Amino acid sequence: MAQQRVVVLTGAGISAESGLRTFRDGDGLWEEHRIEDVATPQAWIADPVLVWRFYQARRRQLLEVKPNAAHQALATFATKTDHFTLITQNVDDLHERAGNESTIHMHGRLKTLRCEQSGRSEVRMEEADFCDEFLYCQCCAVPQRLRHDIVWFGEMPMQMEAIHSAVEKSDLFIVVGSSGHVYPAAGLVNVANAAGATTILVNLEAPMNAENFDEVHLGKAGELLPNILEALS
Ligand code: BV8
Repeated sequence: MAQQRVVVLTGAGISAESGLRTFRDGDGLWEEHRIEDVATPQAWIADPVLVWRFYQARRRQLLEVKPNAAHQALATFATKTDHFTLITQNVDDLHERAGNESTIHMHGRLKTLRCEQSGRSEVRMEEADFCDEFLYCQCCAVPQRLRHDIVWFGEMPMQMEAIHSAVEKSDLFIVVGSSGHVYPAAGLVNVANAAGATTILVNLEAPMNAENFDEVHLGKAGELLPNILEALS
């Protein structure tokens, strides 16, 4: 195990047992708001107040949730190999709070806000930062309105070079809690297969790209992942 190059990709399903709603399940986030209404640059231009308040509500929710057994199992597993890369589609900070400090957030992070002028991101998690009114940067001579540091649909995911580099060298690629609906994240399993990696999926139900995995374990991540990772250690 120690020499294996392991890459893990997580989606909203790994945070479900922490109380954060997923995007496409029954009461999924998207059902409350149409995707076009909140997670696109066009929506931010058309109705910035709606988009701002949607993400401010999700930022406030970070204060009420904590990592679950699946997050903890990944943090322990990461110590078992010298080459471990954790990539998440999630924008919450539960992996970091479980102990995976250097998590790659390919779809951005709720904890940071970004200056629309300079592009600089800063952590803004003080009580005053959860307001419904817009916040402004401290990096420009004339303070500019901040946006959430989130990758919206139609925007380029973050750190794609580092992501591809890790997956192309992986021996083991594990996906946890993702519907395989959103690209390019959902296509990474194909990169892993082409690299000759063993590909494993842990998900509540069979997702769209299930047939691309060598192994599929259906069930709750909090219940299945600790034993699966223990067996791999
Ligand atoms: C890009 C941040 C190109 C926001 C997110 C037209 C125009 C432009 C692009 C496109 C287009 N048509 C298609 C595309 C591509 C598009 C896309 O894939 N669209 C989909 C809807 C078809 N992708 C993009 O736009 C991406 N960018 O392509 O850029 C480009 C090229 C050059 C230059 C510029 C640009 C950007 C996509 C990122 C969007 N942002 N998130 C926010 O968080 O508010 S995506 C959003 O959905 C989440 O981040 C999440 O990661 C992602 C996928 O969802 P999942 O994580 O998989 O969650 P989901 O609810 O779907 O599934 C949860 C699963 O868990 C379920 O299967 C469930 O069964 C399981 N589960 C539930 N409970 C548990 C569990 N499993 C285990 N245990 C449990 N307890």
